[in-house]
Amino acid sequence: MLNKVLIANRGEIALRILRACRELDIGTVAVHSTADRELKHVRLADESVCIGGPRSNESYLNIPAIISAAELTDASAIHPGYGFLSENADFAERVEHSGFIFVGPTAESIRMMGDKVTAKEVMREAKVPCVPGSEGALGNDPEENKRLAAEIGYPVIIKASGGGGGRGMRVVHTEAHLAHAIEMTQTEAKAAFGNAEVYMEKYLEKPRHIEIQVISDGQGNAIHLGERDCSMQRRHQKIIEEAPAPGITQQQRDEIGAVCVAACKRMNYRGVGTFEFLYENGNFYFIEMNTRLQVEHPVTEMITGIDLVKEQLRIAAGEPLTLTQDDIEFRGHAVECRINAEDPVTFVPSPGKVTSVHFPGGLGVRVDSHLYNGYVVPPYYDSMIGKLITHAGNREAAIRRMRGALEEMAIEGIKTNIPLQLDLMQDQGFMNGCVDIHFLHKRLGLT
Ligand code: MV4
Repeated sequence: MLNKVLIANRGEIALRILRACRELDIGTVAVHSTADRELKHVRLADESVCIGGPRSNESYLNIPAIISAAELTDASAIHPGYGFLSENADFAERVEHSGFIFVGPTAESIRMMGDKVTAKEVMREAKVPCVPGSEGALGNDPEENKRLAAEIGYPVIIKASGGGGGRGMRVVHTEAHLAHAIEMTQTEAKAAFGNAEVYMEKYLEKPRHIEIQVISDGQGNAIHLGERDCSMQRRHQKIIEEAPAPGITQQQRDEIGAVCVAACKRMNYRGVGTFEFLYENGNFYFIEMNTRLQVEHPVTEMITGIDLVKEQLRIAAGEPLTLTQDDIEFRGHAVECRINAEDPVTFVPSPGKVTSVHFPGGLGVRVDSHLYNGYVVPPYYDSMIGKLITHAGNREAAIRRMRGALEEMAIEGIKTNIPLQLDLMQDQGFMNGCVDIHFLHKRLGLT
């Protein structure tokens, strides 16, 4: 096993990683900004190092400072968590060149999946079903692009190869707007990602967002842990996730899961990963692959009983996967509500001192949060302050359990989105299941 892991993240996920390390008897190093001295995992870690100022650029994105901290504490591995440097191929490369283990995929895999044109090419070759669209990047012949769009059928969407997660894309409804949209997306992509490459897809109007969790050891063994439905989102920020996805049959799960597993084996993928699909009219369409642990990993853990972070650490230590696909059983239903420090109506962030916090509990209730009485939520980072996860025998029971848990949860001193989450847990549309990615936008009374 690994000897000592440096946790290159903050908040709830840093605590989550620390807990997994403890179970595996791995030493822990917390690195933190000057604004984060009082984080719960910093107190619990075996050692801690301050790596810079409150701004992420000065600390959690400061590659030399993080690598220096690993050298100073003689860590054996670095876990990037999610966000920050977790999908930065240059970081993974520099970690390994400095003699540390990167808890995640190879830099090559991260780079390949980070380039969306390449990722789609790889997936198409691996027989993963993709959204119909251009084969590779668009050229600069307007007539050829018009011909392609007409063949795909309007509306189409132009996406930046360097984008992802909703950055750098434009929907085009008619031929008259095509050339301009392509040029604009290229110009913006060049400025934002240093890569002007764009590609074209059929625009799906009412898809759900369903993703497949995989674990692959880079030694020829790979499994999938089923799917999550993450359609409940606002401006590309997910707010509720669940597993399994309502309405997906065991046969569909087996089929799409097997395709993802085959793709992992073809790529010799190492680590946990997520294949993102749009799901419409019974069909899966690949859009992107995330090469990191995801915020919503707990819903998968709850229905499979598998600790994804411990699996990451074992793979990083070079152990082959001992789980086989036949070991994976799906039990019941899990729902996750992200708890954000923000106004539940305006979504304006609400940092400040948490004067009192009471977490819910009981059978099938899980709280992944770093909050404690007196903690001050700093204004510099993402507003997510925790996740509430419930697990029960079926979807309706999991939602009921979530309602009770949300009612029981009390956070004072700052505003949170708990009232919005409670509202959604009683929304007929949500309760029916199968909402699409535009549900929340409409529900909030926009357009
Ligand atoms: C799409 C799409 C419709 N059709 N691609 C947004 C984030 C990025 N991962 C891909 N995204 C989309 N790609 C085609 N061909 C609609 C979206 C989309 C979306 C996808 C998943 C979750 C939330 C979303 C919100 C708006 C748009």
